[in-house]
Amino acid sequence: MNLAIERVRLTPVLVADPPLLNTQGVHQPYTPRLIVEVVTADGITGVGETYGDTKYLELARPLARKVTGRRVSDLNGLFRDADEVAVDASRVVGQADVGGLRGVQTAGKLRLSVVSAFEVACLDALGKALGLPVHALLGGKVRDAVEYSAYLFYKWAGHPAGVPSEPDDWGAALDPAGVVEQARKLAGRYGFTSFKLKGGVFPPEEEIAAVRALAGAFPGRPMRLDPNGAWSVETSLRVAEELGDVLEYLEDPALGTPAMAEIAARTGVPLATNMCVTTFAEIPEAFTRGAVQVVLSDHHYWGGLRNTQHLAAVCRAFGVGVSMHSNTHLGISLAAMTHVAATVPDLHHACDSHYPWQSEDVLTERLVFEGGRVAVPDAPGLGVELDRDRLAFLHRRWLDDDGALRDRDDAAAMRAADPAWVTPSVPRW
Ligand code: GKR
Ligand code: MG
Repeated sequence: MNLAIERVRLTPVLVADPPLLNTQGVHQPYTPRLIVEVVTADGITGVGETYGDTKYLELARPLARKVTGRRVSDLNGLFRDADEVAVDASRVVGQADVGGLRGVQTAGKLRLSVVSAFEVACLDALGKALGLPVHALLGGKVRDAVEYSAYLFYKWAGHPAGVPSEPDDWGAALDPAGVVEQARKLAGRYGFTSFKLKGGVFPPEEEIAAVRALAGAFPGRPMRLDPNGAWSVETSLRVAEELGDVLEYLEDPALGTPAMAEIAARTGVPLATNMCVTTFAEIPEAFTRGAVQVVLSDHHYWGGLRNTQHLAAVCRAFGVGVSMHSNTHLGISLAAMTHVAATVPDLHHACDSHYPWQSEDVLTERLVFEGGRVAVPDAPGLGVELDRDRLAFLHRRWLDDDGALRDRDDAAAMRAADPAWVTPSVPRW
C-alpha cells in the first residue's frame, strides 16, 4: 500500500446562501468554501473542506506543495508542515473577523483553519485505504447518530432586488411569529428538537419575545440565543434573568473573557462560546475564571478532528461542556463533524449546523437529518462521494466572480440593502 500524497487539488467554490441576518449584517448570496483533495500514489482520493476566503486559499497553496510526498497517515508531519508555511501578517494583525464572528485572529489559528481540511482529507484517504470509517481511526464511535439543533436566523424573504442570488423557500423571519414559523419548518423537515436563534440583530426585547414565542410553541425544548457578543454585561444579565427558565445556555452574550466571566458570576444561566475560547491559549484564563460552561468547537479553526478530541479532553478535566459551532458549510464538513462528534463521550448538547440552509452541495448524495440526527457513516473514510460536475459548477461560479464575493463580508452584503450600513460597534445594546 503506497499512502504517499502524490498531489493535492484545491478547489475554491462559491455556494448559494440565503439572506441570514447577524449582528454584522447579512450573509452574501454566495459564500466561499475551499475543497481540498489529497490523492495518494495508489490513486485514493480523500476530501476535506474549510473556509474559502482568499487568506485561506493563499495559505493552502504552499501547504499543498509542501505535503506532497508525505504519507496520509503522517498527521503529525502534516501539522509540522503547516507550522512552516509563512502567514502574511496583514491577514491576521489587527483585522476584525468581519464575516465569521469566530474570535481572535492569529497566524496559528489561520494555519489550523487550513490544515484542518488537509487532516480531514488525509483521514478520509487513510480510511478508504484501510477500509475503515474515519470515526474508527479516531478511536471508534460511542454513538450511532449525532444530534444537531435547529439553527434559526432572522431572515429576509430574499436577497435585495438586483443582487444575483438563488431563491429559497424558507420565507422571511423578522418577528416572533416568523421565527416560530421557521422553527416549525426546520423541525418538520429535519426533526430537530432543540433550537438556537442567532440574535444580535434586533433590540434584545424583540429577541427575548422571539425566544419566549419559541418556548411557547415547543414547550420543554432546549433554547439557545446567540447575539455574537452584541450586548453589554448588564443587557446580558437582563436577558438571562428574563429567559433563564427556558435557556439551555446563552451563547456569547458579550465580547471577551472578562465580560463573560462577570456575567457567569452573576447568573445561573450557563454560557457557551465560539468567540472567547477559540484557541488552546485562551483556555486557562477563561476556565479558571469560570467564564464559560460550554465550548463550541469548530474543527476547522481548532485544527481538525484530533484537536477537537484534545479540546474535549481538556473541557472534561475542567468540568466544562463541549459541543460544536458551525458556519456556512457543505456536506464534507458535516460528515467530518459527525465522525468526530461520534467519538466524544461527553457531548451532551446538540451540535450547531448551517447545513439545512445550504441548498447546494458538492456530494453525490446529501447527508440526511432524521429526528434531528445524522447517522454516523460506517463506510470507509468519511463515507461521502464528490460530485465532480457539481464541484466544477460551483468552482466556475468562483472563477466568474470578479472578486466581490470571494471574501465573505456580511457588512458589505448589508450595504446592498442599506448603503449607510457600517458594522455596529460593540456592545450594540
Ligand atoms: O452564520 O451568521 C452566521 C453566524 O453568525 C456565524 O458567522 C457564527 O460564526 O454561527 C456562528 C456562531 O455561532 O457564532
Ligand atoms: Mg456562536
